[in-house]
Amino acid sequence: MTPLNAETLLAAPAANRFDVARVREDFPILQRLVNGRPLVYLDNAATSQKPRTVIEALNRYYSMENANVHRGVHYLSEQATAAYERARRRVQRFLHARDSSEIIFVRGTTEAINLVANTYGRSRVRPGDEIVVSAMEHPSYIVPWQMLCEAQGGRLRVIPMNDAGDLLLDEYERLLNPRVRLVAVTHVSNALGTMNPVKEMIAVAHARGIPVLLDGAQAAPHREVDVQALDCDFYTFSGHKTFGPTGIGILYGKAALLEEMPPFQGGGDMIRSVTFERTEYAPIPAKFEAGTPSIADAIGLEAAIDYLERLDRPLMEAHEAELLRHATEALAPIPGLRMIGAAREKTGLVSFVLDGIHAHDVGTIADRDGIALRAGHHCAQPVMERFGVPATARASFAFYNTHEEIDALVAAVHRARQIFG
Ligand code: 7TS
Repeated sequence: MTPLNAETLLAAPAANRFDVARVREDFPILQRLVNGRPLVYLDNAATSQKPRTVIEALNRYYSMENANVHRGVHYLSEQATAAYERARRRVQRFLHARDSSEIIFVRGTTEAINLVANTYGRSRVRPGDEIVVSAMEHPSYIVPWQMLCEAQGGRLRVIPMNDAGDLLLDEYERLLNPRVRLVAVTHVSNALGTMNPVKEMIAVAHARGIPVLLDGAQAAPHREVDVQALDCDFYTFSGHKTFGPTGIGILYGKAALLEEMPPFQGGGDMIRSVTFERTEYAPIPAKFEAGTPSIADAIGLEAAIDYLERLDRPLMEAHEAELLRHATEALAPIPGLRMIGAAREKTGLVSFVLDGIHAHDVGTIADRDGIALRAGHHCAQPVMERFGVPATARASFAFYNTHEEIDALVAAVHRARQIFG
């Protein structure tokens, strides 16, 4: 059998290949050295790198356009407001939402989920009611629902998964009883890479009148998302994992739901009129955006989406799938290595453990070679418990990763075995 490495994988004709060398030039950080070696950045699930156009959009905004939004009558404030609202319409098109008022700017996925738990959740969940989550949720997902259930006397129910990391859909259906107020599941798991069959899951929930919130933090950077085709009721993602700035994220919600939800935080910009007796709230989306928003970061996110959408998406997805195949096939035969997560459909992410070697040691050896991996429980302790491991090493890919970088990862794992094994 021909060994799977960069050389064999790159034998395909160039016209059908994603031009990785070209896109890498757009990311200044990918040109730097770490520990004297070219950076190999394989921690994209934690945060992604930023193309020059995003960095320049932030720079241009602060250099030339900075002003507060929605309040000034002066030139710069009007410009900043127009740019901020243009960014909202950009996100609307990115998610294929029906209307830009359904796009709420928040700090990130965590804040989006807390917003829904504290508004929709607190107004709907009564003692004995249930929220259904999955066994592969990120804590930013579990904790707000737990806090909600504690406050309201509700109950958290968990969809189990099998050893491959696929959710058990029969069990899911059994959980959907009349007490369930919301299904809240991740679109893609950050620990396993599992892409859940969310469209099917939404249809099943809707047949029983139950709304669904999807955590898209790990999906939006890799797949086209169409909230209308999915028919989800809420969708969230983080700008910083989608090649944009930190401090900005999105909550999409169907207008009818957002309109009837109480506000999250009180403050400027979310009111129509206020007296000491009574406040009348502004219409959506302003109702959920109290105070000065992350204006520059919204504009940076617009630049990130522009960048992402200029790429050839089918070739990009095929490239990421090839990286995943390469990493899986090259790592799996290593003696003592156990892959965690082999779902039917995965994004570019591999989690693994090595017999007798702690994941942190793998991470440290890799780091010496300039390779950035995640080692630990990836903010997914329940997932680690499910697979009976304290921690894994995780490599998560983006479209700018190369097959040579996968070879470097495989070499680092061999070295860790020699040193610690
Ligand atoms: N949901 C999922 C599925 C995630 O992977 C993360 C972050 C979050 C929510 C939280 O996003 P934030 O932008 O609000 O922080 N996941 C990871 C990770 O896998 N490694 O570091 C952070």
